[in-house]
Amino acid sequence: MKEQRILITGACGQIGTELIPALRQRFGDDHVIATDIHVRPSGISNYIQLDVMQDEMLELVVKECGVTQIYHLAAMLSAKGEQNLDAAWSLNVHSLLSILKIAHEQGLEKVFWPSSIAVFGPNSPKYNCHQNARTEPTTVYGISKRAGEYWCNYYFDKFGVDVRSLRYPGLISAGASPGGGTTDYAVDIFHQALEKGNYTCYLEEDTCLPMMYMPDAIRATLELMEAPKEKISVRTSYNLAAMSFAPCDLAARIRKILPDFKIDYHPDFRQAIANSWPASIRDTEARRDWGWQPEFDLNRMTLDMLERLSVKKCLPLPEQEAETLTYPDFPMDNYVASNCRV
Ligand code: AKB
Repeated sequence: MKEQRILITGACGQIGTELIPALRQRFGDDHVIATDIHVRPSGISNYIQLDVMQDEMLELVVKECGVTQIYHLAAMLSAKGEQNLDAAWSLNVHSLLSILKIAHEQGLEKVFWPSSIAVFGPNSPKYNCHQNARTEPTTVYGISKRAGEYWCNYYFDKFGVDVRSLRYPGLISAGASPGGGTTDYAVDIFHQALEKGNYTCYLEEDTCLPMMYMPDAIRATLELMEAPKEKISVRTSYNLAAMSFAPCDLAARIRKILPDFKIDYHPDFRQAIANSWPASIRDTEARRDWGWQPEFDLNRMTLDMLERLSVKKCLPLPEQEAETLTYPDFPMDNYVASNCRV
């Protein structure tokens, strides 16, 4: 196999922060080039400060560094996108087009690009939303992701660019925090629970959404990228699922570990975005084509998040009991908010 040189855009973001160590473990530090618009964060080696919107610079870096694969992670998420329509469209679509063009012209081996459950809309099935369900997104982020999926498919079909993609659910991680997403509450809640003992959620208590713990998301990304080419039957983007829950389910689970934790609800404009998305996703194709299996459910993820963050923040957890909580089964046909106030 040809020696790989992997370039990551948006390296300082939520996915990049955890994907880079995983890629470096596989390919070696020197073979993974981290790039982002930000000044180099301390402690990260082999880093280039790069604005992905500057295509000539991007092209030069790819050429000079002998890049063979790109993970193009730079993006603007759903909530921030609604407040910055032009910037969201440019960043999410134009930068992808530059990357695909460079990949084609320079004969790169592979490209990874993240899509999202935001490609679905109010006319998609609410439960077990399948791969080929109607996609009529109602956010600029969702529209840009759906357009991007078609561009990936186009470059594969017309030019044979081996671009692969996943429709991530809301991602939860103890590393870098997300910014500007609708599902971000599921990360913020852990920080506030540990630091303040309470959280005000911007979604209604029973708003059930598809979610995934970052270790599963990283593994899914690597497994997709390592799958033999002939196994990849979806060239837009694969549905990907692990768990679904609402804020009240997560709060109830946190309370099992931090009994005094309190939550209240003040929905804002993000509620409408969340309402337009499916509550659960069916990912048959990912399981069939490259053997996808999630490892973390709500119970395991919550415990792991609290353990990691409590170590990071030097805020020890109280003694724990082994009990687990009931929460929606996966796959789910309906959502009953059993952990809500009512
Ligand atoms: C967001 O909330 O915008 C993202 C996503 C679901 O893609 N986390």
